[in-house]
Amino acid sequence: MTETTPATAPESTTEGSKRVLLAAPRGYCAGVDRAVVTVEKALELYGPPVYVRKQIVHNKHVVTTLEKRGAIFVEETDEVPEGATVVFSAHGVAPVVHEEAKALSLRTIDATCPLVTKVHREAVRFAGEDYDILLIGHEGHEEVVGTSGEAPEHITLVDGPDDVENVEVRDPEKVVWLSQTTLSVDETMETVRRLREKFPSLQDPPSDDICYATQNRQLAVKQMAAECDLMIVVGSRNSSNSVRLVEVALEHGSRDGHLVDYADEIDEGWLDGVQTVGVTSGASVPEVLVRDVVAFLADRGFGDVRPVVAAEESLLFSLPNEIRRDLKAKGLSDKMRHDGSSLADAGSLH
Ligand code: 2E4
Ligand code: SF4
Repeated sequence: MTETTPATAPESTTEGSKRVLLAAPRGYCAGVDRAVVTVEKALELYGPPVYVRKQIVHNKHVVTTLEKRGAIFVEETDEVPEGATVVFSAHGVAPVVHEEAKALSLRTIDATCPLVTKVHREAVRFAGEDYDILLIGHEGHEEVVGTSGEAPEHITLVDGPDDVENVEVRDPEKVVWLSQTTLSVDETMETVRRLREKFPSLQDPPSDDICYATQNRQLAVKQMAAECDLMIVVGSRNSSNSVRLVEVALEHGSRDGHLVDYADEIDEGWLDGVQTVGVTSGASVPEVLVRDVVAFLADRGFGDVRPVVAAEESLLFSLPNEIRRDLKAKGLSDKMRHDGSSLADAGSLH
């Protein structure tokens, strides 16, 4: 799925000089790009308002920008007027949500990331074979709610290593684990280790559920962290993968670490005595926000910016069928998805 290249090690720096290590990959993943462009194209095709169930992705800037263009974000399907268009967020929904939408005659566009859908399918398959499924994830997170909804009687949530002692299954010989896509890789491996201690016959998922984007962003942070006096992660508080990046940075040796939505949230005090600042961003974060952080740092003497490249990414998902069909009907191409006005028109710093 991804082509992984060896990390580019940061070059040595003159003693006393200030520098920024800029992680790559960072920011938008293929699933977020697809979800954000889906809302933009729905606004273009059908005109505002376009309703979106939950935040399309967990990013304040994305949500407020789309709101200004005519998207209306709701918590539940029953807040959408009968017959209107509703987009389901990238985090996925339980089957019951599709049924609710059908009952209200809503036009639905499903922006669930295909890699989340893959986990849903795994859940359906193992439930069909009557397994007990141990779903590792964060309680209450939308993705976990959606996946659990595929087979509620077969799925037990395991919220981290310390939750393992509470887990009970019907038949310890027929147990499989699955996971949320945006977890800490290391913590999940520890949860699995403890689960396997308890249930030696525990089966692994057919392929990694923690997605390529989550893994690559954590890998880049791990490669930089020990050299950083401060790690700034751009991302929102409710963005699981962004929060994980701060944790990973601190666990791997960064002396300090903070999550910010915008550059103006950076406390100048964080920079006291700091020589090396690491910068990265979560999978739901537009590149423009990283550019603002890099500019903020440059204004304060951190103009020397060095990329730390842990992997190359080139994955791109096609837009949902409904959008592709309607673009085609209007003679528009989904290949034109990154026009100048798009939130997904990330551009690149390095
Ligand atoms: C869908 C699945 O899951 P998280 O809170 O990290 O979501 P966010 O919207 O920040 O990131 C994109 C995404 C969407 C990740 N996985
Ligand atoms: Fe999909 Fe991974 Fe991006 Fe989530 S982080 S939207 S699972 S590609």
